[in-house]
Amino acid sequence: MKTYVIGHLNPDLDSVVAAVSFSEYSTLMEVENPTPAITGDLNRETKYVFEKFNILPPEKISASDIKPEDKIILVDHNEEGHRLTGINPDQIIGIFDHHKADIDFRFPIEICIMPFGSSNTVCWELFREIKHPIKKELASLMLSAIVSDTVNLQSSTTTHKDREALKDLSVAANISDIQGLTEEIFRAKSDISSLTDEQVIKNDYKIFDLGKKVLISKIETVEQSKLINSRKDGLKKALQLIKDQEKVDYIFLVISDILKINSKLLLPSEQEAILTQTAFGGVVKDDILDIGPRISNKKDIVPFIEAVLNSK
Ligand SMILES: [Mn+2]
Repeated sequence: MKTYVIGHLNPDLDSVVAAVSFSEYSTLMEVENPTPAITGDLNRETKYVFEKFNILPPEKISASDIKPEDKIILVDHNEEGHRLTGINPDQIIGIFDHHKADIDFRFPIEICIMPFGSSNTVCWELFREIKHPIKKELASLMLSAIVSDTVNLQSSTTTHKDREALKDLSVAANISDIQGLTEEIFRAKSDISSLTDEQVIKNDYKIFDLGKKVLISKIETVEQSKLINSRKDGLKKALQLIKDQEKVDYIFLVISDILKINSKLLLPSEQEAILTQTAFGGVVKDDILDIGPRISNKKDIVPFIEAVLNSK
C-alpha cells in the first residue's frame, strides 16, 4: 500500500518539488508509505534543477499504477480538471495547495490551502510549525521552486511568507547567490529552441472550466520580443490545432517577460481577441494583446477571464 503524493497535469517545477517536499512532510505526519509521483514528463526547467542538485526526480505514474488500496495526496492543485485523469476521488486523503479551491468530496479529508506564491512555501511553513530542519538537498529544490513560481518574488502572488521562506531556505541550502541561481533557472526555462511550436504550447498549460472551456498556455522567457518576432505565425497555427484537439472554446498563449515583468497574449482568432480585450482592456494588434505587468495565471489572468464569461 502506498500513499501517492502527486502534483498536477503538465507538471511544473513547483509541482514536482512539492511532491518531494510534501512526501517528507507526510512521513513526519505518519502517513502510510508516502511516495512522490509526477503525472507527466519533466519540463526543461525542472530537469535542469534536479540535475544541478544531483537529485533523482519522482517517478512518473498513470492512474492505472494506483491500486484500489492506495491513497492519494494532491499537491499544488486541487480541482478535478488539473488532476491525473482517471483517479478515484474517494482515494484522495489530503490536499496541500496554493490555488483557488474547487472541490467536492464525499468524505472529510485533510485540506491545507494557503495563499502563498508557491506550494513549497506552504510546505516550508508546515515544516516550521513542527520545527523540522530541512536538509540541504531538499532546501535547494524548495528554494528553486519558490524562485520559479514567484518569478523571483516579483509575481503579484508573492507574499511576506515567500520572502521569509526563501531567506531561510537559502541558509539551509547554503546558497547565497540567489540572483545567480534565478538567472540560471530563467535561462533554462527560456531555452525553447529545440521545441516545436506544438511542444511550446503543450509545455505548460492548463484547461480551466469557467462555464466555457479555456485553455491557457504559458511561456516565461527572458527573450519576449525575439520569441514573438521569430515564432508568432507557427505558434498561432499550433494554438488553432490544439484548440480543435482539446475541444476547448477559447485558447491563448501568455508570453511573459520574466525580467521586465510584462505579458503579451497571442490570440489565434477574433473570438479570443474579443474575450481578452473585454477582460483586460487595450486593443489587439497583429494577434497580440499587451496586458502589462500581469504574469500570474491564478491571480492576474484567470479571474478576469472568468468574470467576463460569467457575465454573459
Ligand atoms: Mn505552484
